[in-house]
Amino acid sequence: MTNWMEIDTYAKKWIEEAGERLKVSFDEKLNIDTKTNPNDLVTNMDRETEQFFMDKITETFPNHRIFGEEGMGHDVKDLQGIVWIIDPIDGTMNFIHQQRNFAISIGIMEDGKGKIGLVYDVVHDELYHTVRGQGAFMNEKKLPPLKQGRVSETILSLNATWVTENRKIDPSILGPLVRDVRGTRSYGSAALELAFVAAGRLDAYITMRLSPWDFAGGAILIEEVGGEVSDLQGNPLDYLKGGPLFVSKPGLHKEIGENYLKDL
Ligand code: 2AM
Ligand code: CA
Ligand code: CA
Ligand code: CA
Repeated sequence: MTNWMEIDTYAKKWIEEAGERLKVSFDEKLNIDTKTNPNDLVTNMDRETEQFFMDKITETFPNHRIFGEEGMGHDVKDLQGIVWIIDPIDGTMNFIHQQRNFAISIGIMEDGKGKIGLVYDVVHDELYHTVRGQGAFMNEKKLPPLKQGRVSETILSLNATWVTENRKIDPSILGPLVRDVRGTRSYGSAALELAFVAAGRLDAYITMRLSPWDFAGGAILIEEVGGEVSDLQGNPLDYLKGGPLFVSKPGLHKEIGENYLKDL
């Protein structure tokens, strides 16, 4: 039998240690490289943090696998067994430019099902965490179940990219939704935006392009408080390939799906 409480205890300890290292790094010189384009940034701390988790996990749980953004983990092609899906720094651009608004995200899956979710807002020292079935917490505070949402009262998190000319969605689809909601926000860290939906600080978050490590931790949190998690058509997320994502309070999937996304 898998001891999830033991895994959770280690995961929390390691994520806090990794966060401390990131804070210390603010006073050191960062090494910044680009990946797929000049705005796709990665630092030595992204790689070092992922390597830190890789070392801790393989030493303590040698039969678990690690699926991480920076490739320090295993070559994961399926989700059999226990897999830690890790984003060592989600919001690297914010980490570099702002020294805030970034997070460490971890989702721990068993045979493709989310069991533990952790999103650590390092600078605010706010750890959002859940073990499936045991409630979700922000630090020690239990997050209440999400209440029904309505478009007219919604704070929607959305990157402005998706309402301008782009390769993923016609800007005329999300424009009317942006017009009808109470307000929009954009934080630049998908993991934080998911944690904020789980905590009721945001009512919905829509994005056209995420990787599994961006959403694995946060999606489990939202499910645990009764929120809705899917792609834009209402299909389950793909934890190997990633893709578009739509998360919200209960009720908003139906209202937004029927009134704004039906022509997708
Ligand atoms: P990152 O900082 O870990 O790269 C920014 O809007 C959000 O999108 C961040 O969560 C960022 O994660 C993620 N992101 C940036 N580039 C991406 C890409 N090419 N594909 C998927 N997600 C990306
Ligand atoms: Ca990245
Ligand atoms: Ca990310
Ligand atoms: Ca990252």
